Amino acid sequence: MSRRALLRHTVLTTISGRLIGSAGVAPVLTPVPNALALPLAAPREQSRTRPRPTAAQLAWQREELAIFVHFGINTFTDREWGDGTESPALFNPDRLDARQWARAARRAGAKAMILTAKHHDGFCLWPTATTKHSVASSPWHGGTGDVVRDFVSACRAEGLKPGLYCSPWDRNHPAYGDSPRYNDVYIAQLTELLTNYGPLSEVWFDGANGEGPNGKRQVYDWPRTWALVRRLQPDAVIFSDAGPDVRWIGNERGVAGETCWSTIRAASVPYIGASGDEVIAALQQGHVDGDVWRPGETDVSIRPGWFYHPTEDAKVRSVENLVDLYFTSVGRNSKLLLNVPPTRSGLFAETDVERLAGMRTALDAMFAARLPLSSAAPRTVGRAWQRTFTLPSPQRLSVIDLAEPIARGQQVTSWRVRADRADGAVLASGTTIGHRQLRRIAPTTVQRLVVDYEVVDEPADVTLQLYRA
Ligand code: FUL
Repeated sequence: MSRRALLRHTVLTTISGRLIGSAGVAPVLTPVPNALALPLAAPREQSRTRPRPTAAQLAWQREELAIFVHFGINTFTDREWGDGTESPALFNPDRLDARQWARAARRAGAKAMILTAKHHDGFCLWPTATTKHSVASSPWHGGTGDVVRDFVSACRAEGLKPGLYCSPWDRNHPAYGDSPRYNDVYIAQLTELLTNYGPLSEVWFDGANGEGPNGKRQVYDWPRTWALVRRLQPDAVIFSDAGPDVRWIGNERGVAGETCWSTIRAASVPYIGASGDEVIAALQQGHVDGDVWRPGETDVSIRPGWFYHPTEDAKVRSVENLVDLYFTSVGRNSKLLLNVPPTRSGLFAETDVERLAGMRTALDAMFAARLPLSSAAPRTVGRAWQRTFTLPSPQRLSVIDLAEPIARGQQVTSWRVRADRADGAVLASGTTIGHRQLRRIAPTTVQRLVVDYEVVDEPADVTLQLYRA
């Protein structure tokens, strides 16, 4: 182990030790496993290479938009968090059609969709062998239905990649709180989900953690859980606030940091469920000197709640608001995971379907108004870089779209787009770029533009697209 690696190892162990030591006051939480969270044994010759995405992380980010589907017993009780005492008899959607969800998601331009196979109430949307608290005990299809199966089939039929959320917090299972025993149950549930439904592109872990019926707080076994996903679904990315592949963006408002690095210091979010201003800042912004590639995912709901509530039918986000979310997530080097909750019938509500389509139409119209640009190769100007872009004639533009080639890592630390004319007006400026940086600007007419930028340590070939006002 190199000295640097040893140092990192020591820091993490110390942090973890302190957390475990404070178990009496703070929640008992399992530390992040070194083997998965940190490349501790990076070969010496790579020690100066900045982190880069894996093929799975790159594909994940390029999808830009995924749809989240919160559906379960809460849909029928009109709650956000069930307490686990709900009767499975309540689960009886009369028109459940996962294909309708998938069609709406595809129409929205999403490339993936993630279903809550189990939420905190413990009700399983698939006929699991681990508990009777599942669709198998419900009247839906006489107990022979499987929402997870319908979901993955619909995703595949519509060309979407399926992903699953399985809450570790389980307010129904009697073993919850009896840590080793419940961890076996959770592993068995995940094993079913990860083996019986074909390839999954993302496995989504929420850190919610409570006490079991024995009054004890459950201690999750994240190293074992992540190792299971790696073994059974090696191509899936694992999401949680502590990664290891994809991190939570730090809020549920749909807003990534204006500065947003896909790299982060792994020790800054030492375990799933870590809280505090510094943790949130790290999740929002990442770190220029981060030791792992762990891009941010921005999860937000199209309605105030994650689950469907009839009283929120008039509170569905507008098309304009959804487009704004695209700018504050995808347009800030994040990925948008937009939640659309099915109704008690088992369908996306009509309004939600319309808004999704409206968002896509608006985005497509904007991106279709792309202006043809020619450009010169980047050149150095002192320590900075500069690239000039030229339009065939003066054009009025209103949106700027920058990108850098993230397959080679993230490099740009600051940028500025200015009009190459007498007044030299700065049209937009910022810090990070990453996969994509989208900015609206006051409509302006220009023919030549200059992008000035600075990088960490390697040249980055910044590209620019412009859209007509
Ligand atoms: C949270 C959960 O508690 C919410 O119910 C929802 O599932 C959201 C996506 O994650 O932590």
